[in-house]
Amino acid sequence: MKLYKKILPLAVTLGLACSIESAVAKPNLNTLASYAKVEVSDLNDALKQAVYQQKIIDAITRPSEGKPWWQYRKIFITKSRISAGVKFYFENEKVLKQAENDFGVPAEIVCAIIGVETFFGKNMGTFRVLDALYTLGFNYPKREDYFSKEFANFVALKKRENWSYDEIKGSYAGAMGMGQFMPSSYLSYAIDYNQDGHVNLFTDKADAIGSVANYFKGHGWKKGHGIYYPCHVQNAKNLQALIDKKWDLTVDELYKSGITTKVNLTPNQKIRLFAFDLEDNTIGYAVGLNNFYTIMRYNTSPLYARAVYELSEFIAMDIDKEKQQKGVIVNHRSKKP
Ligand SMILES: [Ca+2]
Repeated sequence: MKLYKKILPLAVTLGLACSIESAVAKPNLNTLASYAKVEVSDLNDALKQAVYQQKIIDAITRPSEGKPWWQYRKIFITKSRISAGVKFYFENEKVLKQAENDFGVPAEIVCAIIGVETFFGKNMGTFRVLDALYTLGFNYPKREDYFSKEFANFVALKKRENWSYDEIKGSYAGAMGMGQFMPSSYLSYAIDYNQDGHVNLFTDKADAIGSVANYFKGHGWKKGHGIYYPCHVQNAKNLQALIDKKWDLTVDELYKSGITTKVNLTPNQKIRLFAFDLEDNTIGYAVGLNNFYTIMRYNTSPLYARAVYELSEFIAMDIDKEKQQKGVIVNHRSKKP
């Protein structure tokens, strides 16, 4: 462990009368242990097995590319991802419908999340989660608070699920399974949806589906409500000021400023106005409603939320087409705007 090696000689030189643990106990292990309801010895055991990985620091500090929407879109809205989504739907239709019923989250939204996160379980990450959370929680001061807590949550989760640290792999940030849950979300929102006694988001599709839907419900998803609507801003006043209001904007304010939407949105609700860079150098404006906000609770990027929404719409369209070809009557999906 790199940090131990670095700090120990300094502590010795200064003649500090403290143990190695307390010299490097930053973040404080006692605090972390009581936060995650584990023993300090559990944390120490995890620290002993954790390996610092420079690649993880490199990944998190890589300057964010800040892609414009039209470039970002090309990564996620592809024919192969849409058709894999349709396949995933038909393979798991029963459980997706069950989740729609239980949590109010449409099947295509759950499919789109799993599609954007891991291409339906194909790319769940190759880093040991223990190493990822140790590297970021104990060697990356900028995000130490967040990642050291996730480290402790992971220790608690490993204990609960009776895992070995070696078997659990994830993203460089320690996100796990088909829906890429961080340990805190895994502890709070992941569920054993097929009731086999294990919460397994890695290979248990039912658990992954139920858990994503449960996360959405827990983060305010409203059944049957609208998500996202493009709008027309010609002759609009104070466009930037409206964008800057973020989620403090209301439909009434939007319409008063001269912006229009094709579908009339229910007044008084909070919305957010977004500007997306398009390929022809113009800007596309759109509003997100409460359910768009919920997608942003999964990942805070508006680009991410729009990609999930669009992918879900394409998947839904192709599901309907395939059903119609099979002679199934498809109900129109109406959403409350
Ligand atoms: Ca299960």
